[in-house]
Parts: sequence; C-alpha cells; structure tokens
Amino acid sequence: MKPVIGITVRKETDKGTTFLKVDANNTNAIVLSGGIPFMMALTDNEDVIDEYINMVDGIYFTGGNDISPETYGEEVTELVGTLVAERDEFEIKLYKKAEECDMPMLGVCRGHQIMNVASGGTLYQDIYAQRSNTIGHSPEKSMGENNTHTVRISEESKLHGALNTNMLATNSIHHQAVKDVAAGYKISAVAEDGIIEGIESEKLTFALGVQWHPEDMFELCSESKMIYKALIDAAVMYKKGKIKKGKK
Ligand SMILES: [Mn+2]
Repeated sequence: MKPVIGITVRKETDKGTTFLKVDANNTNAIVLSGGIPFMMALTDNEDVIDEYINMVDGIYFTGGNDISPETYGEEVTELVGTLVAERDEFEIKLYKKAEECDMPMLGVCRGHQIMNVASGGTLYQDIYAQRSNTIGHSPEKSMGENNTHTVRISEESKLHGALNTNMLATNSIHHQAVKDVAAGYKISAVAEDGIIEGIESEKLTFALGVQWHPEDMFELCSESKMIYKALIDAAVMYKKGKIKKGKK
C-alpha cells in the first residue's frame, strides 16, 4: 500500500513568470521510499487546503527560503534573506490542519523550522549574527569550511528509534535555526556548537524535523533513507486508519 505524501513547494519569480517548484531530490526520495509524491500548489483557499489534507496520508515540508520573523512575533531585520509571505502562511495553515488529524509529518531545513514556528516556537533570524562560535552550517557564511558537521542524536527520541545511531554526519545549508522549541516538541538532535538540528512532537504520532538535507544524501547515507522510511511507515499506518474509519 503506497501512501500519498503531500510535498510543499517553492514560489519563485523569474523574468516575470512565477513558478511553483521543488528540488527533484525530494520527490525522488519519496518515490524510492515507497510513497506517492503529491506537490501541493500554494493557496490561501481554505477549502483547497482542507482537500489536500483529505487527499494525502502524510506531509513533507521541504527546504527553501527564509521564514519571516513576523510569523514568530519579531520584526524583520536585515539578517533575513528573501521572504515569501504566501508560502509561510500556506505552510502554517497546512501544518495546523494536519496536526488536528494527527497526520504524519516530516520537515527538512526550512520545513523543520516551519513546523516549529507553526507550533508556537521561534527561530534565530541568523545564527552567525545572533550566536557566538557558530561554525560549519552554511557554505556562504562558513568561509573555507565545508558545510558538513556531525549531530548528536538523543537516545530517547523517535529519530534515534528510526536511525539507531547516536552520532551522524550531516550536510548543512542554513543560516536560520530553531531558537525556542515549541511547546509539545522536544529536541532530538544537536550540533557540536549547540545549534538545534532535530525536533519532534511529543504529542503527535509522527512529526519530525531535521535541519539538514537527507534528500540530497539519499543514495550516499543509509540514515537518510531511514528518515524517509520512517515517514512512509507512519503514513501507511495513517492510511490504514483512514480506510478503517471508512474515509477512503
Ligand atoms: Mn547545520
């Protein structure tokens, strides 16, 4: 039984045309893990968002541009990059509706951050400006270092249950990060410099965020595959539950 995984997309304008798009490594990771990828166009139409929730068995919040500090009650400063308010608003609505259904969710990079914000947490607008001794998280701000670092994974976490390791080498392409973890969430992974690299819900059956990009290491790292397998397994369980309730 293949579950349908709703995938969030970027909104980018090029030469006057606005495109909704996603890095194919994301859709490939879902297909290779046994899921059906379903790219969800941005909309503020509540009925359409409700129908997305009815159509899918899990949600995958992908990476992308910075999240507006206004979504967590702060002023926008010069520390943040390109903002797309429509994407922030769509993803926060989507998260809240998925949360109501206890639908499985996985977030990577921006996706992990938006899950925290949608649940009431906050972000660093820029980890290099707002923290000291921050190293190795982004190619543009880590001069001369490669953008790879290890993370320590908490033994009591679902992430540990999925990966069965305490340490993992991860890729890293971010300058924002989770600051205050949302109520109902806990930290599952931390970098050596203290940056939060993984969070997960303590209330929902499966809602995990990781700050790195497992989609870009899918073929290179077995733990990347295990993250997606965990999402697909949870989505299969969710789909079976829906069928039992006669919703599909
Ligand atoms: Mn990092």
